[in-house]
Amino acid sequence: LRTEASLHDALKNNEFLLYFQPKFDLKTNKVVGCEALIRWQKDGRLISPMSFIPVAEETGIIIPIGRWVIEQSCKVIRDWQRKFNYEIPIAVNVASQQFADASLVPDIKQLAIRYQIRPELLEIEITETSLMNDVEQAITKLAQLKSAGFGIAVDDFGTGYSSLSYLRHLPITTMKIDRAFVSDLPQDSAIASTILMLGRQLDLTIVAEGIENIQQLEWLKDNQCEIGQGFYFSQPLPLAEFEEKYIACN
Ligand code: G
Ligand code: G
Ligand code: MN
Ligand code: NA
Repeated sequence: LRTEASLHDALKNNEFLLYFQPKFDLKTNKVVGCEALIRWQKDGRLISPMSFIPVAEETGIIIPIGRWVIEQSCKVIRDWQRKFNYEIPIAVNVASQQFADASLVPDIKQLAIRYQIRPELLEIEITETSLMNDVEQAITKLAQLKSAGFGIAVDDFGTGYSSLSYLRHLPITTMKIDRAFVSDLPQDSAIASTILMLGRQLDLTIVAEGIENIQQLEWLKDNQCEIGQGFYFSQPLPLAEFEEKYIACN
């Protein structure tokens, strides 16, 4: 039952876990970061965030769940430093309501201090649509996060309706091309080209998400997309498997 009470119990009983999907530098093929993606381990089954994040958002329990995701990610960054003397940034998805919550910025800063991690190693992914809910608020919060050193990526870029004039004023570091536009490649490349051009103009790092085949990858490389993520490289993996494949070998 995906109710607020069951999500509350899930938090209390430690039933959430994070999977990690690597992001690759498309020039060097090196792993340059990863995205943390929540799962719910319930009665031996893994439940997708698609079936509980919407309920969590409607009921407000997304706030403690989202905070758990950020804290867990900070712990993992610290553990990689301790165990492997190695660091790559982790990106966390921040829901609209979580972004609007007044405790988000102080919470993130406090967690980074508690776990002694450099803010550059934590990246916040916020969908274009959440940012456009309240542009003035968004600018204020993003500026606080960015000046503290955290990375800020606009997720699912191209699916919202952000006006270019607003986008120019958003203190962000990265744009993630929504996978719908990557899946159109290489035949239908108008939107991906436009986003890449825009990203270059605004001096942002561009990440292509949802890369599933070599044709899409080749097009993105030919068009100077810097970073890529998708099933072509790797599915999201459980922590131990991600560590073994991408962290421990360094
Ligand atoms: O990993 P997967 O493809 O199952 O994720 C499905 C959706 O759930 C994606 O839109 C993803 O952004 C979202 N999602 C995954 N993890 C989190 C999380 O920790 N917080 C929020 N708010 N959304 C998440
Ligand atoms: O909304 P967001 O971009 O955060 O969504 C991340 C989700 O995208 C994750 O749940 C992940 O499982 C999924 N994903 C990652 N790579 C691919 C891919 O190559 N193809 C598809 N269809 N989904 C992907
Ligand atoms: Mn994301
Ligand atoms: Na996305």
